[in-house]
This record gives sequence, C-alpha cells and structure tokens, in this order.
Amino acid sequence: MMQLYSGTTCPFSHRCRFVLYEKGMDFQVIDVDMYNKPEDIAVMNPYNRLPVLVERDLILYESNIINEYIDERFPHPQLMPADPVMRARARLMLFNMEVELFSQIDALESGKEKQTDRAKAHVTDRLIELAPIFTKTKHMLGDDFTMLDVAIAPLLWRLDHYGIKLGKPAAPLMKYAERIFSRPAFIEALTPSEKVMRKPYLLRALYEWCVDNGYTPHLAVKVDSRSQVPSEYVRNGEITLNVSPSAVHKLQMGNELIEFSARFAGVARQISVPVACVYALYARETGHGMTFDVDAAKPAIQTDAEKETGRPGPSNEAGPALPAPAAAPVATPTEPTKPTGGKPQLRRIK
Ligand SMILES: N[C@@H](CCC(=O)N[C@@H](CS)C(=O)NCC(=O)O)C(=O)O
Repeated sequence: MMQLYSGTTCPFSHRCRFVLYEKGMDFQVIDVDMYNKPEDIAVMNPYNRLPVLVERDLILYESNIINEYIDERFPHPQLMPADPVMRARARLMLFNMEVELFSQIDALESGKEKQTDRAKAHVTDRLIELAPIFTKTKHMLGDDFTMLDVAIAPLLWRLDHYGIKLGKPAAPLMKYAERIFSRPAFIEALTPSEKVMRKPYLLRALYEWCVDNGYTPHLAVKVDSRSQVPSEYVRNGEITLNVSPSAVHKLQMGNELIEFSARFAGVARQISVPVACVYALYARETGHGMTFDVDAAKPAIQTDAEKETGRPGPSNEAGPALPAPAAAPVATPTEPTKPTGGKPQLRRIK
C-alpha cells in the first residue's frame, strides 16, 4: 500500500492527499509533525521536505512528481491530459505555478513581516491576473478537472489563512475555487488543521447540504464565556442546537459568530456562538456531517458510558424534543459516504 508522509498544514502535502482521494484507492497518510520531523524524512528526501511517497522500494518526493506518478499508476480518473501537446502544456503551467505562486509559500509562512507582505502582494497580483480565465472556462485547462486544479487548490484554500484578500477583480477565481473545494475528495483530504482554516465556509456548505437534502442540521458547540446559549440546556460544557430553518429565525452564519433566535420551552431566546467553539455540524436523520477540533474541547468521541445514559439533550426544536441518542453527538469518522454531487462529502458521525 502507498504511504504518504504528509505535513498536516503543508500545502504541498495537501496536493498529494487530494489526488489520492480523487483516485479513491487504498493508501495510508502518515501525519508528520513539521516542528519535530522524524529523521526518516531526511533519509528519504535529501531536501528534508514533505511530502514523501513510499511504495515498496520506490521513494518519491516533490508534490507534482508524486502526483504524476499516482496519476500514471492509477489512471482513473486521469488527471494529466491524455494528448501529449496538452500534457506538455500542463507541465509548463505546473512549472509556472511553482515559480510564480508556490515559491512564495516559505515567505508567507515565515512570520517575518516584510517578507510576508512582499509575498502577499506578489501572490495577489498573480492571482488577479489569473482570474479572467474563469469567466470563460470551468477549470484551469478548460472544462475538465485536471492536475492543475489539484495543484492550485491548496493555495486558494489558504488565502484567508495567509491574510490575502483578493477583492472583486478575483471574483471568478473564487467562484472557481469554491467549485473545487466542494469536491468530495477535496473535503476528504483536509486535515483537522486545514478544516479550521476555512471553518465558516465549511459550516455554511454543510448547512446548505443538510437543508437542500431535507435534513435537520444540528450544531454541536463547546460552550465558553463567549457563547450566549440557554445555560439550562448545557451538558458537560456542551450544547447541541437544532438550526433547521423551521426551528430558528434570522440565522446568520458569519465568519466569527453564528447567531439566531429560537424558542426554548416556548420562550424566545437570542443565541450567539463563536464559530471557533463549534465542534460538529451534522444531519440529525443520518448522522452525516463533519467534526472540528476545538481547542480545549472535550474529546469529540463520546464514551460508551455516556452513550448508555442516553441523557436527553437540549432542544429548540418545535414540537417533540430531539431523540435522546442524538443529544450529544459522537464524532467518530468512519467510512466516507457516496458523493451526492456538487456538495461536500460527509462523514458519518455516530
Ligand atoms: N517543492 C516541494 C516543496 C515542499 C515543501 O516546501 N515542504 C515544506 C512543508 S509545506 C517542508 O517540508 N519544509 C521543510 C521544513 O519545514 O522543515 C514540493 O512540491 O513537494
């Protein structure tokens, strides 16, 4: 089985995880702590960088080289163009992408203000130049999703995280980016640290997915001093809120706060929870959704003992309370579900 040594926040590793999930074959991702890299990495890669792919006696590094190997080894769906001329063009564009954009990653992550500012300005200019392409085509190379889309996506995902604001001129590019972000494989490939980089976006996409599919979205929150919630429904520092359109009014899912009004035991209450405190959003009916790491949060896995108590949880749901077992969600990702098309692929939350 292929093994990918991957940095949990590394955009280059993110590319390779994305391709592995697109191909849907068996592989193992080995998370590497970038600040405490095991010595093996330098043995496998003379540049001591991630990602590194190992398959039997083959050891590969350089994300684009790894991705081309995976693409040739598992040709479906093919990500490099089949035609040699188009393939050569794609390689040239991948090269340009490294020189013009990804060469700035070290500076963007350096923590040195001058260096970071220069890199941000450079990336902003290059991306704005790129934006008009997407008024004419769906993807980088035309209508088909290809390796170029894989290669650029981790940078687009990190724009907010790097403090890069592109504004209106890049609107077609960001629309394109959201199309890529909603691919099931892209969502599957995200590490917990990467999910946090665009958590408000993911929460909004999940919410829409639930509502579009007729499910009841439940929001699981770790309550802290910033949360404005009915304290009588808080259990073990957590609350689960039904945020379906029929249960809440004026729902606003902002970048910092989720706010709405709802009735609890017949009394109208104004609710406000920091996005940072949300540890799961899932469909009550199926348990599909997504979990997030929340600092200092109680582990997202519910113990068997807790499950057995079946303690009824809080409910702002109109009519009968939530079924007891759903009260405190257990966030144990298991197997991925079938993509439903266009929307994020969701993991089951038991
Ligand atoms: N060109 C390489 C770049 C890989 C790279 O720069 N990886 C970073 C992590 S994102 C790294 O390992 N840096 C060395 C370090 O942090 O010690 C590729 O495409 O794989």
